Amino acid sequence: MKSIDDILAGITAGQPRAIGRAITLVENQQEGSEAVLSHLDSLVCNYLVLGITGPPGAGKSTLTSRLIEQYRADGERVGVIAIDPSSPLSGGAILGDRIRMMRHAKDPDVVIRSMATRGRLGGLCSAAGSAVRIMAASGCSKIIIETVGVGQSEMDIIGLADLTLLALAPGLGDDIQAMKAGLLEVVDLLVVNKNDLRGAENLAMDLEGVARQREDKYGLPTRVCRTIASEGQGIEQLVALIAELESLHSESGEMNRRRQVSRNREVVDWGLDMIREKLEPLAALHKHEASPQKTAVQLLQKLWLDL
Ligand SMILES: Nc1nc2c(ncn2[C@@H]2O[C@H](COP(=O)(O)OP(=O)(O)O)[C@@H](O)[C@H]2O)c(=O)[nH]1
Ligand SMILES: [Mg+2]
Repeated sequence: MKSIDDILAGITAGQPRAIGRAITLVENQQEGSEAVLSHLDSLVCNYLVLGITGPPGAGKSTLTSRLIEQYRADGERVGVIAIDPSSPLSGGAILGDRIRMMRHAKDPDVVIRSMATRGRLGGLCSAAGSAVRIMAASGCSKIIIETVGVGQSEMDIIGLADLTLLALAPGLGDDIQAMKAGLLEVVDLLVVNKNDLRGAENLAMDLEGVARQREDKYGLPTRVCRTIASEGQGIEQLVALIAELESLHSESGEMNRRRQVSRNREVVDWGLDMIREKLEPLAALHKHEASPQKTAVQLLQKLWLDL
């Protein structure tokens, strides 16, 4: 096995294998992961985490691919974390994503990693948060997290982002009203992708309304943008809006506030993982005389003493 020093040196040198290795270590909570993570913070420079969410087929991966192109053209190094819902239904979509990303696969300044939501050991937030930090330490100045849908685990992941983009497209039959409550809080950029399709105009008008509502309610700048990702149209404007929001949030302190919140979330996620790891064997050994709730309290007290 490579030593931790080798892995850290590889990360700083931007070596894809070392980066992949480090993320795997952390994801599986293997030996050495703590050592890697504790050395990373000093290596991290300026970076922006952009979360991209939206229903399947809206064009998230196509947008991601275009953003990679644009940022690479500006000389930036880009990381992508694709959250894969591990559902057999989405197999096709993930294959499609791989194909779309393939052309970036040979570029040493593009780091792509997919992470599964199901069938994993630890929490997704802690793993994704660590992957962000590893990518940032390897020199990625833009890190994109692509995730499907608007469920709770997606929202937790999106909480790791500095800016959140919701991609929608006409004709997907999404009820904006239904999504609105949860999204209003987090979505900084509303993108009408597939602007070449019928219905784009109406969708854009609806989203303008959502943006105004969000600005009124939270006082947070919210932008609407139209793109045809498959043709690369509107991408420059999108990149400009991302930069505008980044600087507004830096000035207002919103950026720092969000990073603090996401850091707290990661801490809790790590903590819960650690408790689960200890609690499960204890529960298995325990004679269940009291109620499950009472037993939980007893076991937690025992854990507390052992910590
Ligand atoms: N007509 C049209 N098709 C697009 C556009 N952007 C992406 N697509 C296509 O829509 C499909 C789904 O795109 P994808 O990026 O995989 O969506 P995701 O599931 O949100 O990641 C693909 O076949 C894309 O080629 C667009 O602006 N216009
Ligand atoms: Mg996709």
